[in-house]
Amino acid sequence: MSSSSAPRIQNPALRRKIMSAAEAAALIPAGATVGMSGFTGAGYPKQVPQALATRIQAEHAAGRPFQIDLWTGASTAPELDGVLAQVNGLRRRLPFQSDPLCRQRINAGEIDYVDIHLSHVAQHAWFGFLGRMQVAVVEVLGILPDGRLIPSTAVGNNKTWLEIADQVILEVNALPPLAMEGMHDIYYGTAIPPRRQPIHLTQATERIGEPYLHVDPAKVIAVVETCQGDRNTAFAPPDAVSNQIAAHIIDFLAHEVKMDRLPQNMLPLQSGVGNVANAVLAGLLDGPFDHLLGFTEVLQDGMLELIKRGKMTAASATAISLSGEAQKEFNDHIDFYRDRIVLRPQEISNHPELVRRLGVIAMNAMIEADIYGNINSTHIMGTGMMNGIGGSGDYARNGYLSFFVTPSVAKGGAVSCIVPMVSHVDHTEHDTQIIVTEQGLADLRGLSPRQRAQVVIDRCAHPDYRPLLQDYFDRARRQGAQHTPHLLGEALSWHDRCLRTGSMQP
Ligand code: 0RQ
Repeated sequence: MSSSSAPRIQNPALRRKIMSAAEAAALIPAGATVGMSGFTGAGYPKQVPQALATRIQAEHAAGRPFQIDLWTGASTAPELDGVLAQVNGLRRRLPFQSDPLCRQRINAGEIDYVDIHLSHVAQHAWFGFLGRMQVAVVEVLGILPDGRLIPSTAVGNNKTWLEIADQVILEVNALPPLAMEGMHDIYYGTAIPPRRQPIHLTQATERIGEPYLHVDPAKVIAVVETCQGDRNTAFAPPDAVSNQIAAHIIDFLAHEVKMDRLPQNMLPLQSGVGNVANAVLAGLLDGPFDHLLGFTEVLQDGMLELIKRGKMTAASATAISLSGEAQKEFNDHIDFYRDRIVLRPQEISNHPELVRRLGVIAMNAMIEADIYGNINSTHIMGTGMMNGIGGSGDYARNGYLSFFVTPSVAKGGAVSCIVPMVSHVDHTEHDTQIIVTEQGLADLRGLSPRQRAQVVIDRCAHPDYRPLLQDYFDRARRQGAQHTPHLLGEALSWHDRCLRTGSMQP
């Protein structure tokens, strides 16, 4: 607890509710559905989840069952998903995670994981599809005298959690700069059908809401002071494979500009998470495009650097998730970035209506693609959950251009990321326009399945696997007339062989 955070809580009634994290965690009932803030390692509560984990451990030691259902914006950090998974405190988890311990319990069948498009979460909660939320635990940067809340480094689903939860616990974090005040744009105009109205956002970084979150003070049962940074995951420097993928994408975009299918400054960019996505953005630093705009969900180092270097004019996101070094750059130049970054609720940052209207260029990583363009973003070998679909589907289906990228092989070459039939489908062939590996780029627009298969094999498959895939496709076609030629038994045994022998090679 930091006394320097005291001025951040300016509302007298809410000041009277200040207590320790342990006291606040004691107010969460066993079996509750708890909505927490947090989106890709940013803006998650830092103390209450850990205190809750300690409490759960004690309850379990005393032979009393204690688990919660946990909803967030997206993935969080070891201090939230990690500690709660470790003490077996999670019964149901949604809509996205990337924590190793949480993943282990999901795949052991111990957590019911509900993997949902990130733009769907708030509306499904409002529709009543997910059940009732008893408690929300939300990190904010300050409380104004009138009780309005300054949002943190991620907005995520906080607006919705504060509205629908029966009771609210606020964590007021004194570490992020208070000068972030004003960079958020919280839109309160959403409604559920049949009262839903168009969302009047016509430019990526336009403001349509207000800078603060609202909460009914009567619902606030605790206020906890913290002073702790986000997880600040570092990025690996782009490797040769990522650089090749980035180069293919940039060549392609330049070609689209030349063909008059994209304006010179392109259209707003969405970039998924991870090292490859970061490398693509790094590639744009030296690319021929200027005055870029971002319309994405997570703003990572690559996009911050584009803004810093003046290549990108401004960006819209729901979270800022930076490495330690980039976080320092952001904090040190907060006045510069506050004018160039807008943070919104994820139902707006990922909204299909807006993604389609703005003509977003979507770039997301995947686990594997099949020769027809179906994409697996979530499952290892068809059954093991990796992270979740996240926002990839929100952007992929509705974007102006939709890229899926991956190295052509995984596990040191034992696995081909181009396969005859994906072992799990997240994005169908109808949502995929362009597949990119370090080998090359397959532009699938306007192609029939048989045309797509040949382009994907020729351009994207690793040379070690190209003959196998070609042989599969040739034999499937020879089998007789088919719209989408497959040898079903063989397609399904492709991954099985790998599970048995450790390699997709025969
Ligand atoms: O396993 O960690 O055990 O080595 O999968 O692969 O290559 O490190 O890739 O970190 O870029 O993640 C799709 C998972 C890619 C991510 C995915 C194994 C590989 C490694 C990770 P190890 P890499 P990345 C915006 C958009 C869905 C959500 C999304 C993701 C591990 O991008 O979660 O797009 N996407 N959101 O070895 C077996 C294969 C494999 C494989 C990779 N074909 N078979 N294992 N791996 N390919 C953000 C949000 O929505 C919040």
